[in-house]
Amino acid sequence: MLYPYRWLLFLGGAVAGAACGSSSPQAPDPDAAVADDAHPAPDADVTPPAKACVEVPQLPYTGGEKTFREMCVACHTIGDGAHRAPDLQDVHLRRTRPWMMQLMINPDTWTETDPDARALAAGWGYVMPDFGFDGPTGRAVLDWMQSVNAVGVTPRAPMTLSDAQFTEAKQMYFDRCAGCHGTYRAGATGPDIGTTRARWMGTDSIVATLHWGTPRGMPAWGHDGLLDPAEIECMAAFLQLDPPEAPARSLAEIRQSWELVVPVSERPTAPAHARDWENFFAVILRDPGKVAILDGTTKEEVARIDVGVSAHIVRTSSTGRYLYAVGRNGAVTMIDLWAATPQAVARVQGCYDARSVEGSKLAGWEDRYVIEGCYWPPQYVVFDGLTLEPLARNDVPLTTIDGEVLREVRTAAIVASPFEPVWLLAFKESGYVGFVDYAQDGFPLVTQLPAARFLHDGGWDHARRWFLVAANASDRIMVVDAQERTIDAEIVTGDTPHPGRGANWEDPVYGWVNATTHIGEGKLTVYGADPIGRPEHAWQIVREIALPAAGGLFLKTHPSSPWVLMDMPLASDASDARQICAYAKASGVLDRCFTPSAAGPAVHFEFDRAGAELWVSVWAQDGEIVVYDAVTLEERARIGPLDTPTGKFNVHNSTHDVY
Ligand code: DHE
Repeated sequence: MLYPYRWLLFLGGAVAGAACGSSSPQAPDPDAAVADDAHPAPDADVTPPAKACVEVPQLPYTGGEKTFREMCVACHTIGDGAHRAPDLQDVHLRRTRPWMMQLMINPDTWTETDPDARALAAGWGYVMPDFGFDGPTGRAVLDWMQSVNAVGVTPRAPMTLSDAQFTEAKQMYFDRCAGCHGTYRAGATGPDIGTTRARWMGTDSIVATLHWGTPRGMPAWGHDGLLDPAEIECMAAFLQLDPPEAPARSLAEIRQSWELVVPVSERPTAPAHARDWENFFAVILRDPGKVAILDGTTKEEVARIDVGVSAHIVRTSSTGRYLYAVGRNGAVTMIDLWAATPQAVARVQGCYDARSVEGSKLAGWEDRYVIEGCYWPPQYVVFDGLTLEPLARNDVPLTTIDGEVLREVRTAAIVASPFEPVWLLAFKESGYVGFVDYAQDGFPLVTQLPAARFLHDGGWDHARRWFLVAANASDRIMVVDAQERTIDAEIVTGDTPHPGRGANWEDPVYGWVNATTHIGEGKLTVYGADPIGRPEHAWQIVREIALPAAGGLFLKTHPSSPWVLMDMPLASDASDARQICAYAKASGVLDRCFTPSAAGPAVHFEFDRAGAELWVSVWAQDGEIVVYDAVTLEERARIGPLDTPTGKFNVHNSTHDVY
């Protein structure tokens, strides 16, 4: 059977696929914790003795009812209101049976040929999934639907979870779901799946959703083999219970996790090797929770270092000498690139769940402090920049820009201002951009600018004055003037923008521009980004380029390259997810798309220091990095095998915000 979700993007007629989420293509290994036990996973002390979610209920459903409950109910209700697709009550009065049969059996061709089917798909934004139905199956579903038309679908009670099953489901939720839906399930990158909505959806709908994924980006956990049927049943029950209280993490607890591996006095005062360390690449090996340090000149791997569960990103210190890596379990690891062999010199765990870390970068404050933004608890933590000694832990305000008080506000992207001793923090759920002053005692949050809800990722404009941050579930990029501390504009770019740190280049017509691709649609949106030199185009969309698929996460360029590169690793179609596209800066057109490897999705780009080479990751357990000539795009090398390589951070480019 085909993977069912295919979207039809009617603007420009391109076919697009989309997905969203934190899943790696392979199941993350829950045991892949950092080597030392100073950084435990949230519930490492209550590990269940054996797998508890092993029961798959024997359900009495047969024929059309079985098909409807296993597949259709992920999107449709009968009399309970529109969900992800129309409420099917009385559908037999609105549509003829041959019309419905066509839609069920040949959704793609019927949507292309029939005006009503096309209008329906246009209204919902995607085509009815192709489940491979044949005539008898389709007829059985329609007969059963008509038989329950007046009463609807009888809800199926969730299973009763034992303590061990509850604990297992809680950990599963944390590992798989919390990144997009939030610890308390209120939604952000993914929708609200709190108790009220989960109970409204009901057991069958949740099970079907977990199995098949959704057209708006939810991974197909069951279909892709990442959760088995028993785990899905446990999760469906867990979601219909109130979320358990998540633990706080005090400064004392953070201090207990601090480990100074190499004191400053024992570190070299000059590089202890002859390699060009400013051309090193830190490569995230996501599932094993490691960072590989690759020599960008020789392509040799010079070190591999444990950095925390499901390693996420690396940032460099202002001098570039140190790397700060953050794992999803909140572990921060400081790596010294001057050591004879690069090594971890300090570790700490400020949060239970985190995605971002950044150093102090203002002149005079270089390498003094490091901040970690937490996903959970709602706090940020400041450490000494040379030792990671914890210095302060501060709560993040829980009131949104609309005045709502939440239980959970996560810190997403963080950048260090070049104007003042402050960090800018994107507070996801609340929609504020916070300014944390590292020149003041206690590192207080001194300013909160109301931006837009669901802030996520972003980077600087070419002049490093405006922080361009995506409010991805609000479909916009917010323009933050770091110098004046103002929100200068909002750019409605498309469905779920996800720029990474974005890309800056000079357009032949519009001057300096910045851009984003999108998770929810196959589109590159380019907007003017030079309010001083070209104010007439500033923060206005100047180009929209159709891409072959949605599911875009990152784009990148370099001043020496004529290209802007884009990935689409969350595209629902596997072949789309494996390709990358190159946009030509000079002509303003999409020049080509190609597939680095059939082994897995292509994700994230980085250039070497000179901008002569382009590196792209093949995200698979037997993955690799494919190296291209940054001008001709001819392949130059393959580095691997590497276990789930994702982000890559060239020391020079990361230190100087070259993107
Ligand atoms: Fe990321 C950046 C959060 C999933 C790879 N990711 C970011 C940032 C945030 C974020 C807030 C910006 C940090 C900053 O600039 O300070 N990421 C999240 C999530 O919440 C999400 C959606 C779900 C989750 O549970 O984690 C998520 N991210 C992923 C992935 O699945 C990716 C592709 C691979 C992985 O880590 O498993 C992934 N995220 C990255 C990378 C960056 C990033 C490579 C840095 C891009 C850059 O060039 O700076």
